[in-house]
Amino acid sequence: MLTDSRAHSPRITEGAAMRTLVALATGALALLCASAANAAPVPISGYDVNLTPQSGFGAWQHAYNGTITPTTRELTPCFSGACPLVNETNGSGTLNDGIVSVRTNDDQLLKVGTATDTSVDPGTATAFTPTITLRLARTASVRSITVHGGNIQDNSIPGALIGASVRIGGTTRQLASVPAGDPGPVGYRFDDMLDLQGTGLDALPTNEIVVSDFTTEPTTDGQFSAAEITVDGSTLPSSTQQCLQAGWKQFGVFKNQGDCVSFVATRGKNPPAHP
Ligand SMILES: [Ca+2]
Repeated sequence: MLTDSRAHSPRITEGAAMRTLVALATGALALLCASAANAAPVPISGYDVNLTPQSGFGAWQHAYNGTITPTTRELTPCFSGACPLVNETNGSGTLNDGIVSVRTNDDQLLKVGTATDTSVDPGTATAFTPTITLRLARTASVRSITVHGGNIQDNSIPGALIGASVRIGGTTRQLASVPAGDPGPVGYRFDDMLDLQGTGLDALPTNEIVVSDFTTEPTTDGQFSAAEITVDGSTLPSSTQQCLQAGWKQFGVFKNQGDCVSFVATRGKNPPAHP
């Protein structure tokens, strides 16, 4: 074997190159796995929706178990007879029940458009947008938020979202959404992902996300649907013990153990260095 190897030194080089390639590929795979393992679903424990048409608007139905408060605003023009806007607060329902509906029930029909304020001037319609506040079950750095429009094969509204603002703490970014999920009947996909990576929002540990300022495809008159909202991110430690013995590495956002301990000790005021 030694003689063969010496006699065919180019093959040794090839073999070494191949081993290098395998090592590089394995390294890349390990990085991918670490990244994938790190970006896990972060459960939504509850949510608010301000300025939403009530369930029944457009014959779509959604559920909400919190407080539903009428506002003085009404969609204008009103085509469906169910145009008052309400605030849904301190509850859970259609958006976090784990079900992506295939029908217009258990799917929240929302709208961005104009509404009158009946307490001020019923004759004047002004612009409004819904605001969705998501409360996370755990503090996390958020990678992405996906609005699942509902897999309704014969309806053009699911997936009509094209953008939204995302606010974490005092920082707001207006983002174009990334089409995701299965193709719908009119060419766009049922889901829309708001990708926070690289926006700076992904470096802000939080348990609350505010999504608002929605924009939609021109074909739906400002209407869009949300059958479910999901969040992906890195859960962060709540005790310094989780930082020790290389524990800080599993969170994927700390530079070293001290960075992790500092994050916990300051309750997130010292954010992760985010390598
Ligand atoms: Ca749902």
